[in-house]
Formats: sequence, structure tokens, C-alpha cells
Amino acid sequence: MAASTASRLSPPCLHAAPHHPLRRSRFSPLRAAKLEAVLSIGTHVIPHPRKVETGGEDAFFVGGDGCGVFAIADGVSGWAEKNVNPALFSRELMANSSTFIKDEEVSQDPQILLMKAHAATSSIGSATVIVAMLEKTGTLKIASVGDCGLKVIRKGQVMFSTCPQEHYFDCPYQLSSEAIGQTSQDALVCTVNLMEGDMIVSGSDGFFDNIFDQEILSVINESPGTDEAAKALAELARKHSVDVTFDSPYSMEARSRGFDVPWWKKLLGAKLVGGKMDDITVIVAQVKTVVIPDDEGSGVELEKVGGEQLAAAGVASTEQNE
Ligand SMILES: [Mn+2]
Repeated sequence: MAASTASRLSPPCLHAAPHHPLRRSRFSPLRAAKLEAVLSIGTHVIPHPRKVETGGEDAFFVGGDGCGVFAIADGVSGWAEKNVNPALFSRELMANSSTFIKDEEVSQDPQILLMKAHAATSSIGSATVIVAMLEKTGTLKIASVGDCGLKVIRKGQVMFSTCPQEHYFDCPYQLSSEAIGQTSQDALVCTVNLMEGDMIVSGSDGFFDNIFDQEILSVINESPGTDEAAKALAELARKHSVDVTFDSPYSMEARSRGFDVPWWKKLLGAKLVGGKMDDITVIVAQVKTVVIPDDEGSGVELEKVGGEQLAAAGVASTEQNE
């Protein structure tokens, strides 16, 4: 049976329609290789208002040639108090990640990529980091240390979100130059089976601290492409981040942890609100499928199955074959 990705979320349909055996043979491992999932990626970065000249301390990379890889690192700003530029570690970590992506040992494993990139990073500092890799079969592999985030949107709804990792409020897990930090072994590792049309929205904490899911969904819905979506999302988060009256996800979280205005202000009806000024990095990726021609006249067969149906079945096929 050629199960769609959605069947993982709901009980699989077990009745055997006449065309199922045919479709299954069509998406056997060999033939599924003709359909490849790729990402159309847009990015946008807005530095902290006081760090515009230096570009801020977030860093990211997007793999070229449709390889379906992207990563974000957020340099921990506390290093500035020790006269260390917090941007050096995050930038070097991303530069090393983009180098090791071609390493055979990495082999589509974002956790191994983090391990190698971390080991090769010689700058002093620390960073939160997230890496996402899309396999050609449509499986998205994610490794995250700290509070960078990633959401998957399908048919106008958030169907997957990563969870932040932290020691305590405002102190996330982080890869560090110091032994006290976390390692790739501490990463949150997830796998998500994607379908054509799914949207991925990933960002640093400066993005997710300043925008709600419903706003993300609206912007994605209204944007013509991933470039426009990334820019619009970053700009909306930036607007909220400097708005002292906006009840942001960050201020809501702070209150839930017991942080608030002094008691006498509370008596006057005040509460802790406002956005959180920070570097804002947004990556928006749309899942697309491309057909890789083979020698067996696949073009004729492809016409027999509807385009969208074909793409969904092809993308989901590996989970059946693993
Ligand atoms: Mn940040």
C-alpha cells in the first residue's frame, strides 16, 4: 500500500483498492528514486537594533544545489561581558557546518554534522544551534541544541514544532568552547515525514519570542513565495520586539515563570509585557518534488497518476521501505 505521510498520524487505511498493488510496485525503492524532494528556501535576518553595524550574533547557512540543508546558530551574548565577540563562535560553527555537509561520515545525519562542526570550531564563545536536512525521500531530520526553533506547516496548520531546551529561563542549552557547555549528544533529534507543499519555518529565539503561531500562519498564507514570507515574518517579529506594549510569547513565558512587575505596580493593574529585542533570523522553506528521469520511459507512467498524488506517494514511500 502506498501510504501517504498523513497515514502516520491517523490509522492506516487497510482496504485494498484495485490500484494499490500497481502503485506500490511503481514506488518500489528503485523507482521511487525518480522522485526527489527539494526545498525552495527564503531567508531574512534583522539584527538587534543596537547591533545593526556589526550584523548581530546570529549566523546561518543554506546548502546550495538543492541539497535541502539549512542551519541557524545564535551566539550567546553574555560573552561580550568577557570581552569576547559573541558572533565569532556562531559564525565559525556555521562555516564549519557548511564545510562538513560534504563529509561522508555526516551522511545525512544532522547530529554528526553538529559534532564535527563543533569539534572544528576554535573560537571562544557558545551558541544555540539548529540543523535541518531534507532527504530526497521527503524525510526531514533535525538536530537542535538550545532554543532555536522549527515548525512544519501543512494545510494551514502547525503540525510539528521543536521544543526549546534550557537550564533555566533565558539560559538555553548551548554548544560552547568550554567544557561546561553541551555537546551534540545533548541535541534534540527529530524526524518528520514531509509532503509536497509543506512549509518549514525555522528561526532563532529572537524570532519565536516575538511572534505567535497564528501570525506565522497568516503571513505564510499571504506570501507569494519563501523569500517574501521570510522577510515579512522577520519584519513582523522585529516590530513586536521593539513594542513595549506587545504581550509577546517572551513576556507571557516570563510571567509564567514568576517574573513580573513589582507588587505595587500589579496592584495598579500593570503586568510585565513587551517584545524582546534580539537578533532575528528566519528561514522559510517549501517542500517541492522534482522528477528525475530514468531509462524506463517514466514520463509515460507518470501521466497515469495525478501529479499531486504522485508526489505525495513518492515522498512518503521510504517509510514503507525502511
Ligand atoms: Mn537570540
